Amino acid sequence: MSDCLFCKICEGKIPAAITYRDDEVLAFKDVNPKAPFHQLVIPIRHVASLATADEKDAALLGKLMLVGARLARESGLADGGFRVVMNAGADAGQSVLHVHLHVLAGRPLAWPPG
Ligand code: DGP
Repeated sequence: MSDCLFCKICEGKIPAAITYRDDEVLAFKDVNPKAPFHQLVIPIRHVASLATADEKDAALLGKLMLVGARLARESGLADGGFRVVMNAGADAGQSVLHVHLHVLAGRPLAWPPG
């Protein structure tokens, strides 16, 4: 989508600290990290929100989780623990309407989240 921030990152039109890329998925460091390790894993195909995703997105959404876990593992953070979060909709704090999985690690993460 031409006016989508994360589509522009996928297209290289906006710079990002990219940590992983394949044909379907891109991962990069969050510009406003909430933990020592905070990366976003997104589909390259524009999917606006988990709230409006459907069956055709199932494999892609699952892949975001597996890539996120792999990034945590490869950074040596999986044993200590990591958290994946996908905000969906305004009340949950979704500010970018392109599905993104937050992967957070590197400090104790409180529960429940705010
Ligand atoms: P959410 O609130 O769940 O929609 O998270 C959006 C995240 O995206 C937020 O943690 C900050 C991050 N973000 C927003 N704009 C940019 C950007 O231009 N570059 C990068 N790397 N991250 C961004």
